[in-house]
Amino acid sequence: MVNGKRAVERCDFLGIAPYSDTEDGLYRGYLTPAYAASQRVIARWMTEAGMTTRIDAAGNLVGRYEGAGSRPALIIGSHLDSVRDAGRYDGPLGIMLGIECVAVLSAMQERLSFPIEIYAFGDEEGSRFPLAMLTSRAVAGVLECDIEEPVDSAGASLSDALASYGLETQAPVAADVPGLQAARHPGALAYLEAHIEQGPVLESEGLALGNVTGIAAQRRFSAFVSGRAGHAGTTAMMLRRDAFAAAAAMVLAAEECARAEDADRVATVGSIIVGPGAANVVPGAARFTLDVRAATDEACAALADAILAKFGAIAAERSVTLSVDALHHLPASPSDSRLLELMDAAIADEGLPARRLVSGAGHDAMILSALCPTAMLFIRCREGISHNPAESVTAEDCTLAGRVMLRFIKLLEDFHGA
Ligand code: HGY
Ligand code: MN
Ligand code: MN
Repeated sequence: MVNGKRAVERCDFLGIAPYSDTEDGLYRGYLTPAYAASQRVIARWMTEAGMTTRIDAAGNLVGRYEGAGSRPALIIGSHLDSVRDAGRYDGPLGIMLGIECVAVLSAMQERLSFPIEIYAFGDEEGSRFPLAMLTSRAVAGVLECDIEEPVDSAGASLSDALASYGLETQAPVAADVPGLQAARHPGALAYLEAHIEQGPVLESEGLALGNVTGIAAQRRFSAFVSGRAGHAGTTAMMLRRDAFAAAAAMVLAAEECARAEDADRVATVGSIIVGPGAANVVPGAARFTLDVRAATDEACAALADAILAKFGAIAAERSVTLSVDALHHLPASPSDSRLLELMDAAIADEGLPARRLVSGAGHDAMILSALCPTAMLFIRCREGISHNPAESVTAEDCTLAGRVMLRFIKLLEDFHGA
């Protein structure tokens, strides 16, 4: 019997130090001490559930439950890293429910015609290095070789972090990209990710679970506005080239552009740094991030273009200079149509309505779709709150999700012929 309560309790257990890098609240960065401590505990839970475990070249923890046939593995996974001041279930819940499914199969000594691999992906959020989905890209074999050597806020480089984690950086594919590519998966049957909805739809319709039809496209940028620092007391307003005021106008322009569009198009400025950052100095520099999402690539590109055009006009108007770097572009990723049907059937077999919905949030599944067919199962979360310590799920909904996942696994077995 899937133990949803234990899955939730395990996420709670991992929600505090030493499994968080911060004393209060939850932040777990990729390859940090909290990440290592969490891997040790989860590896034990995986072993108890009948799996062998390993750390791959990208630092992902992988649990493996052998199959009885020669088919490629079914990968079940989600991410172990978190945003700052995070909720406890965004990521880990999908890992814990995968472990629960294997624990049931192992307890029944049931072997499938394919092995099951549980991946605890190390970097989905991009909260330590300015690159999201780093480790699932390595597994899917789509990590660009020409990425700059990313550096975290403390100045540690990705290579340093991998090396100090004891991950020999195999013959680098390129000078600045350690052997992350060695984590590339040889080929999988399918990828299944259970994840909290991080939105209000399921709760508003009184539903516990949802079948994800696809994941929205996202483009992320870093914008740098350069003006002229000046004395707050002597610089006349008309003569200022205030970088922060210009950035503030850009932030509101981004919001206005997105609001003018359909509800599925969103734009967010989530972080801003202002320099020199003194009360009596007119800011001379401002750097901020822009995150643009939409259900289709076309809509996402059109909204991003419109916002960046507004930024350019504001920069000209305020005599500041603007430079924009693209951080990442994740195309919209539809779930596999056959797996969607299997998931509908698995949900219906549990006597539940098969509610299909799009994911506005990004997930490793959008990367794994380069490797194999993907499916996602959404779990209701209270008021749709996420990326927030108030994130909350019920044990009952998690038990239901685990039961549906097991049914999905069995249907996948039948689909491919035992
Ligand atoms: O940004 C996202 O959508 C995901 O939480 N990383
Ligand atoms: Mn997530
Ligand atoms: Mn997240």
